[in-house]
Amino acid sequence: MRFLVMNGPNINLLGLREPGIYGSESYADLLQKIEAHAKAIGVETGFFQSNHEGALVDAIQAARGEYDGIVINPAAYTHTSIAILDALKAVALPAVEVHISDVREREEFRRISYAGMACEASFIGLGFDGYLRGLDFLKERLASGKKA
Ligand code: CA2
Repeated sequence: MRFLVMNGPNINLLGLREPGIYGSESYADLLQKIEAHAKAIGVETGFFQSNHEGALVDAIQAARGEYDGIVINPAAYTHTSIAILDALKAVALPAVEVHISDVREREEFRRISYAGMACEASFIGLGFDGYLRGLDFLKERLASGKKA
């Protein structure tokens, strides 16, 4: 099983600012944790991060036929991007949404998630562990052969 782990704008700056919200570990630390977990549960991962909405849409489209599922943290585009929602719906790969912080407990504008409307599960406010739980979910989901 191959899963694409996608991150949106500013996630590449993790650890540099706002440690109270996002923790003090870096984006490189995040990838390392995900890779170690993927190895432990026997799945493969690819990674993509971009600060550009269209690049994220292109990467979702390119995932078709290459990956079995998507773990996505669209960052700020979560709350604005119908293009990412449509791309996730169009490729019809099983997808899960991750947010490092608890977006339900922050500003009102963070409560809406467009991407989440195309996702089978959301892992919110669990820090980096959310990505690991997302991989676990997709692995189980595919192993059980549930149809979308
Ligand atoms: O909690 C999450 O994972 C978010 O997706 C993170 C986004 C935010 O816009 C969403 O509402 C929730 C922001 C990521 C920005 O990351 C930073 C990295 C370094 C310094 C400041 C922000």
